[in-house]
Amino acid sequence: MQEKMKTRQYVEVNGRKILLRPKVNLEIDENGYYRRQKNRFTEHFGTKLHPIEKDRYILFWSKGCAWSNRVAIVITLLGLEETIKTEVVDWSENEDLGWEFVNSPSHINAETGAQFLSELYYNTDPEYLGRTTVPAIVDYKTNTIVNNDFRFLTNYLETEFREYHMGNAPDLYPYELRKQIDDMNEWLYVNVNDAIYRTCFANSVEAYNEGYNTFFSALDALDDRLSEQRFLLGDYVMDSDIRLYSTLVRMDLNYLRHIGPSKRRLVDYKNLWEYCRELYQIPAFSSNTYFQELAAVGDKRFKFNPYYDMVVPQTDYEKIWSDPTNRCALSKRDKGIFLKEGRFS
Ligand SMILES: N[C@@H](CCC(=O)N[C@@H](CS)C(=O)NCC(=O)O)C(=O)O
Repeated sequence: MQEKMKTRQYVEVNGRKILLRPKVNLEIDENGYYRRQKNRFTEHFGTKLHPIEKDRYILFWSKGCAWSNRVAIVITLLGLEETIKTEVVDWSENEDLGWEFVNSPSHINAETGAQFLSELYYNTDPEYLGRTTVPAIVDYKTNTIVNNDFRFLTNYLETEFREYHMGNAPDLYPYELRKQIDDMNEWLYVNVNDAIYRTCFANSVEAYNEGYNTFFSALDALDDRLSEQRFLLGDYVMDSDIRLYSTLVRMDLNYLRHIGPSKRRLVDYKNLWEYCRELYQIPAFSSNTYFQELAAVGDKRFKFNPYYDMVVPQTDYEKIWSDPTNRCALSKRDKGIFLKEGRFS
């Protein structure tokens, strides 16, 4: 795999040296399994190099990307928008150039002066050969990527940045539940969050079946679990719920187009479907969920399909997902409260 990566090239765009995007099949192993690249930037926050400060960090994320959607939701839920800037990136018109700051005036991000996310990756590590991915938190005092480690990024926001949380911020990672949340997150990563990508990007029947069976067995287990409890860890929304939501909200509109005929859609799972709707109805979730952008509409990898390319763009998902649920009846304590109040112990 490393050998293939050494063939990467740069081009000059507007006087900038831009790394060409490696193809996703660089991450396919000899048996056709998709093996996600390792997160390259896993620096902690709160060090001398990356102090916990306001007006220093910016999150780059994409509306379509589940890994970065979870970070955007946590920033809003915790009221960190004043502390950590956020900017939505989009695919460059020339897809080989990767993520571009198309929402900035003249496509130049004001904080960093960069046009493409890859410039910041290059600035941090000129030897970097992987894909330049979102989510990425950039320190714009040094113009370096601090962290693109989607596995722990939200945990830093929940713990290290707590002095900047809004007054009534929920506790998404309570001290006494951290081990259970960590175990759940690891399980979700293998069985749900990454399993669906192992299916989408599989390059052998064996690899496809592994991803597919893992993903759908996990959904069966989760649907059972959620028949008796309101959220994954009990009565309150925790970090793990945000991770599960970010994958499931993309299931019917995007992932199923990639994987072909599937056992079930999200809307066929009684508990999971209601659980996702209940989460969507929390403003921090709905304000960071962009159905039309996360749907695989007009995806050039596919031939025109009347359902995905015509019905989906004309469907009012905001309305469908706003249909109330009665899941509060599952709460063992106060049915009106679903965000755990209070600061960390
Ligand atoms: N950081 C992880 C996951 C994040 C990730 O894959 N993000 C996607 C969007 S969902 C991305 O930025 N892709 C850019 C590309 O494929 O060039 C990784 O490096 O694999």
